Amino acid sequence: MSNKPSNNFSRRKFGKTIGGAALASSALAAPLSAAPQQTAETQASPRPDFYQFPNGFRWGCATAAYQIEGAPTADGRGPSIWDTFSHIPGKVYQNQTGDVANDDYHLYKEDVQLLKNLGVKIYRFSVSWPRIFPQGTGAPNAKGIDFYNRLVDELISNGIDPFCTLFHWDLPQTLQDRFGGWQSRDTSQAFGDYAGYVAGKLSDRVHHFFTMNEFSSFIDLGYKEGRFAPGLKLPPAQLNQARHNAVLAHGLAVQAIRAHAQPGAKVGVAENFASGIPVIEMEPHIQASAQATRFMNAQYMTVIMEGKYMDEYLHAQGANAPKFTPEDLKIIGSPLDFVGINLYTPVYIRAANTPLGFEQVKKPSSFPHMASPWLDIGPEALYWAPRHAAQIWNAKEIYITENGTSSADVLTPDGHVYDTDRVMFLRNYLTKLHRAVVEGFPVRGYFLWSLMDNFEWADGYNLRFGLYYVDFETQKRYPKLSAMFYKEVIRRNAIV
Ligand code: PNW
Repeated sequence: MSNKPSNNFSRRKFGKTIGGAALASSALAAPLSAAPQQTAETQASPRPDFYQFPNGFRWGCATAAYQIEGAPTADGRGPSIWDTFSHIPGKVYQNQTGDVANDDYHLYKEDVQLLKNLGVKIYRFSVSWPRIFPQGTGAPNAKGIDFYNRLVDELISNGIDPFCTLFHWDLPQTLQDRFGGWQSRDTSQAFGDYAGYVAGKLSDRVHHFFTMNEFSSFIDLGYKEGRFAPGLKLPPAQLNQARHNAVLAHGLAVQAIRAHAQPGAKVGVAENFASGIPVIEMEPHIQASAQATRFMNAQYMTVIMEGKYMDEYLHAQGANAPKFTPEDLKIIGSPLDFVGINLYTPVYIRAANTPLGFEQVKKPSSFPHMASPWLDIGPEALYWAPRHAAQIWNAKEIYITENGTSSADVLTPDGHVYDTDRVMFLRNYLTKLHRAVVEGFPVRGYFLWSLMDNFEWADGYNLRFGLYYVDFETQKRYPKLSAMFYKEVIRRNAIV
């Protein structure tokens, strides 16, 4: 086989195709309609679907309630800590809020059609706790659960399997006021009750529940750095206790879901655990990366998966270690049916002569990142995270619950977004996911973050993660180039 490029795209022709018919044609319908004619050379190109995924691999998209729903007072919803926080001047980019966001509360049928157009078979949404329990505890609000009933029915009638996240950061404000939020076990108990209630209502149609989304984001950014709601900066001992209360809440929710859901409902977690990448793929670094992965996640994923805090963690925290009972650990370690991994950015590890045998390798300032400054580009993370979850923690079923990127998207006058950097990002990450799958690590599906641009927390509407561009003035959604890319990935079940 020759090393010559295997197609006949001259630069001139390529430029012509991009500027011309291929993408100007109305979008999702026929993304490949202007593909070049097959020539002897293109026909000879080796294994065009080399990155083929196994039959039954499930492609999806993810969103979260506060980021898309809007309608914060509709039908009896109570306030959440993100309503409060986003209304404090200076907390969010240009003082933007989720008051309207994507108005998905009213436009959900249209948004389900966006999913259907992509061809996704699974969708991960989150339930807004204060819609269901406006006071956090007490009497449920029937109109709140009705919304999710309508959404779930709409998804199912469009052939999309709903995956439900119970907590994606919008804690009822009353729990913050009454108990200090995650600073109290009362909030953990309340979460268990809420989770059991929702599972009881939805599990006749929803078969996968995630308890929590990203402990480190809502605890560390919310209670340590103060950049997320509720905007606290707790000292270490209180912070570790809040972390403990959050994983305890997860465990209580696992038990409550099992107690209240229909038989067959599965429970997991969606965590962006830091996943160590060996700096060079060789045995000492690989071992170090596994050990690092356990230690870096000691307060969340490791205790959840192992039912025990690592001695090294407790020792390192000393007097600031969390207070807990053996019963707590049993609850926290309740067995899970699957593990959800949110994966964005790489962490590099090398073997070292340290007590734990590893060291995190600092990235040079030249390390490339996407539009979000924290989103360094490390496709191989999407290989190592599932591998670690399977090898360290024996995860039997894995979903990538988030992966995607922000991009400085520009809408052209004729309604297109050429987000080639997002396509580049996805294509590269997916090749590493493919490696994990063909090596037999049990990844069953992939949820792209996100279906559409939305309220990106403290970054407001400034950073766009969607496959669909959203004009927040008109609420019109436009498929980006990446939407066409993803649609074709799904159609061929292969990286394209
Ligand atoms: C996740 N960081 O958040 C969340 O689950 C989503 O709600 C969010 O929109 C998405 O990723 C994109 O940011 C993160 O600073 C927020 O490292 C911040 C960080 C990571 C993830």
